[in-house]
Amino acid sequence: MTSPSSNRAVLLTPPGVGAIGVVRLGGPDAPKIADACFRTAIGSPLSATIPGQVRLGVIHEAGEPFDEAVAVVLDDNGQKAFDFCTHGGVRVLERLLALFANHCVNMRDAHPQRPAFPFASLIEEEILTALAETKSQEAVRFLCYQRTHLVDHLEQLTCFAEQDLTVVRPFLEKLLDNAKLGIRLVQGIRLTIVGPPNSGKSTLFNQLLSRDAAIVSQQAGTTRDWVTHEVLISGWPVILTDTAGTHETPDALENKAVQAAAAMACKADAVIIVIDRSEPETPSLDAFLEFCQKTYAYQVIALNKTDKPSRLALSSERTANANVVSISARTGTGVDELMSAVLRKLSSGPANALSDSPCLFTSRQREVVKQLLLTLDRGPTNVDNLLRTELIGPIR
Ligand SMILES: Nc1nc2c(ncn2[C@@H]2O[C@H](COP(=O)(O)OP(=O)(O)OP(=O)(O)O)[C@@H](O)[C@H]2O)c(=O)[nH]1
Ligand SMILES: [Mg+2]
Repeated sequence: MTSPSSNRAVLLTPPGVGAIGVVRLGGPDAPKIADACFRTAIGSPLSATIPGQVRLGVIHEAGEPFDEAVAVVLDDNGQKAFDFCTHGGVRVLERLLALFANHCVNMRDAHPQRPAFPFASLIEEEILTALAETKSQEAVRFLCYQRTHLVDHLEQLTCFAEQDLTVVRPFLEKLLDNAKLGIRLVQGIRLTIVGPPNSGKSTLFNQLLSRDAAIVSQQAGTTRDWVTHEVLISGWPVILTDTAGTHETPDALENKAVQAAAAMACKADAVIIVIDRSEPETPSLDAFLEFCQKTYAYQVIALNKTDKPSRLALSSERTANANVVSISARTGTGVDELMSAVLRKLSSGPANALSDSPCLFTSRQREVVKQLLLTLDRGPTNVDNLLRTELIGPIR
């Protein structure tokens, strides 16, 4: 009788976001398990396929299909083994591994104790990790550029620092200046939509995502909890949050939602304030705008519902220091202009313009450079060593 532990499944691809995941199944019962879990498109059992051949098919669990996959049949010292190439989503792979575990297959770690990117310094590892995760072409171009130029630049800086500390400061200051943009390009711009109930926040949110991700209705107070989704806008990853309408309310639950909206807006790089211009202004709208002016660093006012007659006349005091753009979230009119206004302010240029100079792109890197500048302020120091150990980081 076969010992259950002699059958094994190994995840060959690194865990995380990837288009394809590969799981290898081997052991004495592998052909039987492969037939139980995989139906080939041509109908013949996978176990009857000769090694070296590839079969398209569907993975089944308890008779139900759950992913289309390509199975590669291998010769494992005279026994048949199988590579199942499935979609790479974490849940799909977890489910496939659990399915094999149900067939008494032993799970193996393909890369025990190995770092994800062997022989890479800490900063190179950050570049490679970000490359694997980003969904923006511009960020890929930026990271590929940084992979050679940022690392070279820091190495050169280390050599300068060994000889003359004074030349290092302007370079570090420039890196610190640009870090914000690199972080936004790689990690995303955090953009929060706020406004009174029923002003059209969720409609704008859906318009920007090009799908119905949030519920829209005529009823005020539709959105309770905040909802976040990521979207690419002109190459910039944008982490977009829709929030509950801000209003005075005795209801404790509603109040929590209003407070959560304000908290999300405080954390954002920019806030879009959506106002219904087809309604006349009220004292509470005025108070809300005043609060926004005092609280948020950067805001754009979107005067919504331009497809209806306007009944709103905001005082210039309330629109001072804010970009004001008229839109119809329902039809999409003016929404491109609104986003251009936001991006102009936050990015100071197109996303691909960042790919021609060394630039930091994580909060860790930015903090290290801040600390290095403080260290320099305190007098002569071994910045070269700190650059090597703290910013570039050790090779793993
Ligand atoms: N005519 C017109 N109606 C709009 C527009 N944008 C939103 N609406 C309507 O306004 C109503 C409220 O829209 P929502 O997007 O749910 O508003 P909200 O600000 O998210 O509302 P709460 O979640 O309740 O705070 C819905 O009936 C929308 O169809 C627009 O540009 N034009
Ligand atoms: Mg809403």
